[in-house]
Amino acid sequence: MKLYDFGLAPNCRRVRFFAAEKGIDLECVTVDMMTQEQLGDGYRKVNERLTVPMLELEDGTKLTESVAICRYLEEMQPEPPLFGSGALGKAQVEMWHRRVELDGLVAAAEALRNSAAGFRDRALPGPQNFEQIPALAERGQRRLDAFFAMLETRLAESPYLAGDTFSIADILGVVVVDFARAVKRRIPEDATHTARWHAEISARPAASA
Ligand SMILES: N[C@@H](CCC(=O)N[C@@H](CS)C(=O)NCC(=O)O)C(=O)O
Repeated sequence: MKLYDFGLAPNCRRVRFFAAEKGIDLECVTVDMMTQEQLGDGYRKVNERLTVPMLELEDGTKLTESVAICRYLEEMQPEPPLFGSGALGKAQVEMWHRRVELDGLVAAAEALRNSAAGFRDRALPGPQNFEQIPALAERGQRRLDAFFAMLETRLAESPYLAGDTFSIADILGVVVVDFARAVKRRIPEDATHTARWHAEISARPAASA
């Protein structure tokens, strides 16, 4: 299986981290977002959505959307279960994964893409150009405050985001915390529970995939 990938992109890191946790080898093909390779004719022929990650299966089937890719890998290689186990366990992973995505990843992307020069007229990914809105960058920063507060409250009561077991919610959580550095946000000094959780998960070999 071939993963069209860019090292610094958070959605790509989510997939690489997830696959590595399962011991799945993916052949990574770099699409260099620094030179806007994702917008060029070559990649346009591969993926008309112009986004990464994209997984190409042996039979040529193409999957975009990082969560769809992870769900496919989970079905192909169920151990260890990273989307939770049992009705309640699966619902809790889904809930925390969604919270991290909507409140953390979207907030950080909003802050970065509406402020960085490299994303001028590219405030949203995809085939259509969208202008930057500076107020959204500022709002993204405030949403990140709320995200870091949410993490600390949750991790004060639970070893992992979805409970007692490591899951895709923790994978994305760490990916978002690291991505937030791009907009100069770090774990607050007094957020000791978040720091403990971040250090533990960052030490997993798959975290550097
Ligand atoms: N919802 C998609 C989002 C994919 C996405 O936004 N990918 C970014 C990199 S993290 C991208 O392709 N950006 C291209 C661009 O900015 O032009 C997913 O989860 O895979």
